[in-house]
Amino acid sequence: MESSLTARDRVGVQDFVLLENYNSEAAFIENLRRRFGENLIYTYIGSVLVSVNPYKELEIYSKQQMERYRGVSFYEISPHIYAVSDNTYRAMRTERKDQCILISGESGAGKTEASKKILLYYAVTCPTNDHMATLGDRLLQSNPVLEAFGNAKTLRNDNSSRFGKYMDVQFDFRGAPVGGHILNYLLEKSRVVHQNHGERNFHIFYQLLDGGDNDLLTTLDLERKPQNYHYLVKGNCPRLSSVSDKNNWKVVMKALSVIGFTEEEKLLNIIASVLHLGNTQFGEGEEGETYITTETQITNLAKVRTVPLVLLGVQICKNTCKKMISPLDFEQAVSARDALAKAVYGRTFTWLVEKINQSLALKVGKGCSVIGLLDIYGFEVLQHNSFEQFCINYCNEKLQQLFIELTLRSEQEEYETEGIAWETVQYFDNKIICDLIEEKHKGIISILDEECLRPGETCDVSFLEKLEDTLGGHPHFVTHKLANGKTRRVMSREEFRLLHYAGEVNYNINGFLDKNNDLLNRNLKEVMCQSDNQILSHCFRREEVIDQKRPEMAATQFKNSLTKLMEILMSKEPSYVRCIKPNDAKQPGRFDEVLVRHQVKYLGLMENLRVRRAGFAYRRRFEAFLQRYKPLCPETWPNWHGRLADGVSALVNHLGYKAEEYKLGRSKIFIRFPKTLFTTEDALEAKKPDIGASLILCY
Ligand code: AD9
Ligand code: MG
Repeated sequence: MESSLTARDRVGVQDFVLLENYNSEAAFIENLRRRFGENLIYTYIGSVLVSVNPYKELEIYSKQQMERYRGVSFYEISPHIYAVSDNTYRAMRTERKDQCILISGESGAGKTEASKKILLYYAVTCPTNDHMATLGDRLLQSNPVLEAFGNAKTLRNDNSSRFGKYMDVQFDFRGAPVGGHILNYLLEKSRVVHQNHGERNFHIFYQLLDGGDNDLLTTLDLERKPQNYHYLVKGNCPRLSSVSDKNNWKVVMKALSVIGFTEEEKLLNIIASVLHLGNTQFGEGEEGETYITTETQITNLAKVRTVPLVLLGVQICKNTCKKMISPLDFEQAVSARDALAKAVYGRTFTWLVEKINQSLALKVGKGCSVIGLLDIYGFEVLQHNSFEQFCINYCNEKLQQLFIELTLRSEQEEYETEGIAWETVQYFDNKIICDLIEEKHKGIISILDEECLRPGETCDVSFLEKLEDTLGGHPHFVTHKLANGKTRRVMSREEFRLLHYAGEVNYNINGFLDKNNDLLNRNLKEVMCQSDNQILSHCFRREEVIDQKRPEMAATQFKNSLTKLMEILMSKEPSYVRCIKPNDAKQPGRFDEVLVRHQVKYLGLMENLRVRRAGFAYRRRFEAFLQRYKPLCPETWPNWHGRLADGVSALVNHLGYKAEEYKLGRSKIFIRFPKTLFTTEDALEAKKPDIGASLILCY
């Protein structure tokens, strides 16, 4: 028989609160590494689940496993995504309070997989409502559809979500899923027209070319080879070894049918038209005028009935501004074409989400409870960081703020309910960085908007100068000029650096103004309004052309959608899943410590552990504590018949707990040091090997 200590040494502790040295990052990472080596990818920090991507299929997601976790108390069984799913579901049912599960982590860490596992858990284990028997199916099927249109191969993840997603699942009074609603955030539209080396465009393009039958491709005037399309060759990566586009095509088409898309609504002609648009090339005339050299592409666009032929041919080389029509030069025509492709794809994606929402919409009475799932991009630090990373990292600042606020709040509440004095915790409040980004008039987003709207010559450089004028001296903002040679890393003159809670990031300002403006020439909007295609004419509304008011800029739109998201999350009881990527090679069994340490830092896990461990390492309800340890005391064994608190008192007195080691609350015992608990566990192991000390500590 292996001693519990050895088992603990081998597989670590299943809850980080039980680490002896909870302030040590090295001990934290060592615990993760040991567990990962044993295929134990899940570990708790109190109620937070930390998950390490195994990059291989583990036999832990079967239906039997789901049954194991159903209705079982969170801490009495090994950590698992199903435990979080079940616990959240039960909390919703018993406390009648809306819940949300926030999944975070960097690209490739396993967020989307986690959210799919949670959904599957509900679809399989929850009762079904007769009227809505197919709802579970539709909920599940929304995933392949959204992934086809919103995911792509990147260097970091072969199936990277290029949009943020928040999904509400609604349950009726019996606990059956009856409806759903999806909110989407900031699709990375630039991918439609450009991909970095080794990356691909959105999956759907390749799926259509590989999986569509000959008749369909003929109708859409498409050829099979992705290499023939400009928008698909930039990354030089038409095929993926890990994914079959052909098979996925079938899955997506079936999913679209299950959700209720008609043939016309399957968007294939729009996808085709984006490809044709990409192949539209321009030439330059003798007097510098631009014209289209690829008439066939324009004809194809007309054939797939998405864009009126004559109009586009005439308009794509022009710009109408304040009723003046001016010809575009070659470069302007190319960017007008790309802007159109991005707008068509981006708006179609939004339409797709709306359509899925209609299909999931609640059709029965009110009185539902909700579980929200947030699968959103993690903090990103790339070689070259631009507007997109700025938005993504801003989003992570907001989530971190919410996380700290809510974790502290719930800790404090628990201490109050239990009647135990709250000991103040020191922590870094990142509000200062959120303000730096979002404050009215003085924040980076406001300055960016102002620069976009300011008449006269504005450019990315003038934006940077404005930032320096306004924000110089801010402790979290640095540029080449402000740093004055004082920073460790050399900065270029085209960058600004933000000192995020998770680390420093340099943002290159090139393209900030354009991306924030996100403008589409007015005459192209007019062309699109006249499209025969119902979806496109829905996406490009006439009012938009007539209305002179400028729509909100991209960063402000994002900021507003985040504010709404924070309100939604604040109104719910949160649970957290923090995902970690163990290596960059996407390989099983490899645990790269440097990479993991970085993520532990920027997920704020040490901070989280400190808050959770502020006073006491471990807490347990009286009945659970008595039930487990009663064999260790003659007074409580085999059964205790008095008040639970008295039973726990008798037990800990017998075990010789010192006053500073523990406190009794109203319904729970709080133990200050893990060592106290380990000694008790070891005593139990010695006395009752059948109960097995490994059950709660080392599983
Ligand atoms: V991104 O920010 O959208 O680029 P995610 O969503 O965090 O990223 P994803 O869930 O897509 O990552 O996981 C990446 C890949 O890791 C998956 O395609 C799987 O091959 C692999 N993975 C992730 N989680 C698991 C798991 N629990 N079991 C097995 C997994 N494989
Ligand atoms: Mg994802």
